[in-house]
Amino acid sequence: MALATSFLLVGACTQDERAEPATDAAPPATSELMPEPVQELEIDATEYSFTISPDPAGGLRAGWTLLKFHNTGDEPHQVMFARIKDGVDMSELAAAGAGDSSGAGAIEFVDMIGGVSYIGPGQDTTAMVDLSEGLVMAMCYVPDEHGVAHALMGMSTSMTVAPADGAASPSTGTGEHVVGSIELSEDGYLLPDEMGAGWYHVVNTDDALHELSLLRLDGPLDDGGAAQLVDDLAANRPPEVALEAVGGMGAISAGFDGYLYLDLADGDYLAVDFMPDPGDPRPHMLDGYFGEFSI
Ligand SMILES: [Cu+2]
Repeated sequence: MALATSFLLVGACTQDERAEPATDAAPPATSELMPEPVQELEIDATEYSFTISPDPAGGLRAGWTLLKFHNTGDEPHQVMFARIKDGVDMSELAAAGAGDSSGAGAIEFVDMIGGVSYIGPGQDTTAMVDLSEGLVMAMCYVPDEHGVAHALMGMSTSMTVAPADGAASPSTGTGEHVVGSIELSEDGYLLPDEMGAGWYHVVNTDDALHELSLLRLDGPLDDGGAAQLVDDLAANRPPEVALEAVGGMGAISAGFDGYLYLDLADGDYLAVDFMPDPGDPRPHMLDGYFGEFSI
């Protein structure tokens, strides 16, 4: 699915379909407006690096940042943004992250501020993250076939975010409405009843780090199927059931939020959380942080 393109077209319609009466043009589901982005980044991901344009070295400002993420490689990729906490000793952080494909060792040093969960080769996805002033890392923690996180093979880059310039008012939205909210709660994912195309506000109300990784399934899972699939994913084994990674929201720390553009085809999905707790590589999905849903 070309989400970046469908975002601009407001619906994944072909030319012919757009000539039809727009009976399925869903009205805004909420009164919440999208924030106005202060900048936009195009991010191409491949083995094993990001190409970001415009070049972040040219200056990034704090504030909501529109991400248009393209997997131009041959493996699945993601981008997660981690803001280094003030006062962190960078050599200590580097030592904590070295050789740790789970990322668990480095989590205590950062606030995870979102991004996009992994998508397959040739796929695109769109999200919005709130960059905060300071040093921010963009990273991919998708494992290769040997279980080594891409970030440990060079798929990690640091960016300096300057203070907001004060020109953008938080009350000035894009005019687009949020169609629904997705809560990463202490009891798991809370999804809207309707999951039509549009922007979703993703909020972590728990006191732990979570991500929303969305996997499209061939059909509904049978009894125990979800648990088996989660076991396979956690072990980096090829799953027995066919699935397609369709993105989602990259990891966000407790109390943080982001926006995600979704245009999911009808079907069955599994939402999973690959994130661990600080210092413990066990992914949350093995402790039940996953959920099936259908569209
Ligand atoms: Cu990657």
